[in-house]
Amino acid sequence: MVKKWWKEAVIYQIYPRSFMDSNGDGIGDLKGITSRLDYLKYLGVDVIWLSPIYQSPNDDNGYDISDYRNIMDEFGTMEDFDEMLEQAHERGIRIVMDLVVNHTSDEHEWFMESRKSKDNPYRDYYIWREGKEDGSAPNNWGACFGGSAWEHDDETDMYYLHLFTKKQPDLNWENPKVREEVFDMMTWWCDKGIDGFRMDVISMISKTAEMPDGEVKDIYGNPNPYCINGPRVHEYLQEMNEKVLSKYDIMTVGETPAVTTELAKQYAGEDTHELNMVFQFEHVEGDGKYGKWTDKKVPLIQLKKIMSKWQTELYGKAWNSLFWDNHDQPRAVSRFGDDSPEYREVSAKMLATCLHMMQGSPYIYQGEELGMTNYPFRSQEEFRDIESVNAIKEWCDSGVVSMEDFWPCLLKKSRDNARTPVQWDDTENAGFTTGTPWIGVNPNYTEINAKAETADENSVFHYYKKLIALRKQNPVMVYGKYELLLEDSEELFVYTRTLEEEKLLVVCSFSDKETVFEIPDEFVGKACLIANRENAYDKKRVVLKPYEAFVLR
Ligand code: TEU
Ligand code: CA
Repeated sequence: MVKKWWKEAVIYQIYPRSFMDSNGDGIGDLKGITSRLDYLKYLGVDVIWLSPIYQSPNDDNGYDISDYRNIMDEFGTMEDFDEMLEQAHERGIRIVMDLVVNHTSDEHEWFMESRKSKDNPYRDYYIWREGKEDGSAPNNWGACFGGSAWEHDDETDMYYLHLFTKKQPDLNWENPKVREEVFDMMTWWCDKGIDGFRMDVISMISKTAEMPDGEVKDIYGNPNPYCINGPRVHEYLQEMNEKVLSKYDIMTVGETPAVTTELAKQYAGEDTHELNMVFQFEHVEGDGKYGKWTDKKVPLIQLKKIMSKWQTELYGKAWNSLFWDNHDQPRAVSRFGDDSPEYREVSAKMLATCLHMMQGSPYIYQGEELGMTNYPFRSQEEFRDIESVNAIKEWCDSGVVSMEDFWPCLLKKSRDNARTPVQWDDTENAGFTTGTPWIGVNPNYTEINAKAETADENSVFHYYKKLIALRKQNPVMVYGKYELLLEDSEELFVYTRTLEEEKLLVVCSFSDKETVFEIPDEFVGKACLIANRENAYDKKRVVLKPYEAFVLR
């Protein structure tokens, strides 16, 4: 397998709005990030993935960009950016930018021009269609955050496509001018010295020309087969690779909803000249009751099956990202572990072990290294995310589900769970801001915070630090072949990694009870690389404590 720095890297995702506020306005910013680079250096991460920091009206917290070459006022200035980049590089940390080019903001200059008239030079930068004869939308597609995917525009009496909110019109990638604009902008950032791109919903940039009605699921038709992994997506990415990516030593990761392992081999194949790796969602999806909404946990057997499929099918052919959570997902320990006071720390460490020992580039979402938990929302008014706000309208206000039934789903799955401020210390507002935070701070910051955890060698933080360091010393963690054991166990996630003479056994208990495990003969008496509990692994039969995890070599 070809060795690459980005295969060996550990990536830390920053959601700038909630990371660190430097000026007391309650909103995280670039100076705040710069002030915490030493913390990240101490943790040992190689790369920062920065969620969008560009000029934006913030309908979707920066994923609606109105100017790709300027910094959002609330986050600071271009000088602040340059300073942050320089300071990061001085510490050996690379910076990967979020690239959101499936859509722009409706306040982007291109769109403001585009909507003016049918013959405006920017008209074809976006996807415009006539309504049906009765004046209704061109087709039945629903948008990801509720409502129709089409918005009627009075100016020209036509509809534009928006797969997300109506303030996020989709760019028309069929138009070569759009592609040139995007590639120019990317080149501009690369020349500034950034280290790569995380490409937002990049699997959605190509739409089938005919745009037929989708199969109706709830209220709207599902656009999925016609706008995800569309007919020209690989052509566009190869063009992007040729014109931009191949000219720099950068890391590229495609956020690819609905990608299959087969398609991943094309998007992120060893020699397909598209992207370095995919970021796929199969293990955090498909558990929904109302669309994505549910309050149930995925059974371990199903989780193992999905994750193992990605491990084996991509081996030697393509590269994957490893993650339990990000800014769109609930907190890992609350979702896959156990966030009760008794088991929070140990289950957070277990999850970290399980993920970091797999093949792929591990992503740590801000606060995950502290074992931060979901937020105890008390009322609807506490939600900030447009997805949650719209979901309440679409599912409850319309009468499809009662608020009583929907509330537990919101608690479990709202994206706001991940967006509460990073808990730095036990002072007011967790040390995130001296002002009023834009979103609630989790009240458990008095217990769970970076200051306490960096001072405690047994903390979740130090466990992550150790895992990151182990990765640097053990190529088998990066390049080894994966094999699942005990596939039918409902409590244990057990696998091996093998690279030539090196072999690891990874054992993780997802159970809150004791479990008996028999160590395979070849590992009896072998050295323990890392463990989250006190136990002896030198005999065959081990009684595992709740959420125990260990690795033998
Ligand atoms: O997310 C794309 C995506 O697939 C989401 O619809 C995801 O499934 C959803 O958030 C789960 O609840 C990306 C960004 O990560 C997200 O923050 C943006 O809102 C979205 O694109 C639009 O840019
Ligand atoms: Ca601020």
